[in-house]
Amino acid sequence: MRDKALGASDRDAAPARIVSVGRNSAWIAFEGSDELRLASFRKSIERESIVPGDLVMASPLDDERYVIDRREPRSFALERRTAGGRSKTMAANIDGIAIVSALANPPPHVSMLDELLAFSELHEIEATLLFTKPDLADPAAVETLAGLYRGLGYRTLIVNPKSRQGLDALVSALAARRTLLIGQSGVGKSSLFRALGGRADIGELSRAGRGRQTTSAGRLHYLEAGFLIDSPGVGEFQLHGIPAGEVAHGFVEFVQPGTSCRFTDCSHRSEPGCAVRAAVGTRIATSRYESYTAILARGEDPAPWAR
Ligand SMILES: Nc1nc2c(ncn2[C@@H]2O[C@H](COP(=O)(O)OP(=O)(O)O)[C@@H](O)[C@H]2O)c(=O)[nH]1
Ligand SMILES: [Mg+2]
Ligand SMILES: [Zn+2]
Repeated sequence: MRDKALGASDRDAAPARIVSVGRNSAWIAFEGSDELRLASFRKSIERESIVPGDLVMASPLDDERYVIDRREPRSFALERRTAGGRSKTMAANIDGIAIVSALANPPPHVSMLDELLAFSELHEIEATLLFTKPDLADPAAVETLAGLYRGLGYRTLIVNPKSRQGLDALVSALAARRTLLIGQSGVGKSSLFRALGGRADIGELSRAGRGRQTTSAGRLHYLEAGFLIDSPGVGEFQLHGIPAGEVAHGFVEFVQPGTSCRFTDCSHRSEPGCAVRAAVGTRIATSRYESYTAILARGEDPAPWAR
């Protein structure tokens, strides 16, 4: 028997996935269906607290409209810090990120890529690297960059949504996973999303006068036993709430067996007998070490870390 305290709407409520969020409403898909429905928010719900990937309970309002009653607890949510120092949730209930970097136009933002990889290690979510625009880059440089990350054990694909290079491998890599596409603006995230069948037009709530689609909205596409979320470009991505002493654990090659610094709490910067620094330029790529020190340098500013 249902709890008497539940309102009428609760009795008709069913679980639905958030596909995209507009200003006053959202596109949702009830579990087991990929048909999109337009839903508004109950007053008790903060619109900012709902993101693509969220599971909500929604009930019918009238023939065409639904209302989101509440959000279900999340298994994981990816939060990033905005330039203004605020925290912004990008996607919920994902189990992996696909880090998209263009090989050219714009050139790879290697430190952001490394920071995202560190994030995935520290949060134990799976990372896949997608390098786009191989047609605009020097093939030797492509192999060097891809080779570095493959050597670290990351699944690394070279993809081109226009020529469809690498797309079959990408589909297999994403199967049965809940993945967020993340990367700078202009690297090709939305092109990949569309190439895999994602609808780019689903944020367009404005025609109905019920909200407005902005480029700040992410959107979700169902895949075989999983989903893919396209997100707006992130100018920067910064690790959030990770103690400085743990950042090194985000760099897999720093903690390989055999790496033994003289001091167990070595920060791998200026301590004598540092095995990590001794390996930079040989076993550890200089670019990776530079990414690491850049994160630590920022971490020394107490404001962003003490939140
Ligand atoms: N030459 C080339 N252009 C690409 C490739 N992938 C995406 N683009 C182009 O890059 C631009 C930005 O792509 P978009 O998907 O909007 O990037 P997003 O901002 O990351 O979503 C578009 O003009 C795409 O057509 C690629 O592999 N090769
Ligand atoms: Mg885009
Ligand atoms: Zn060290």
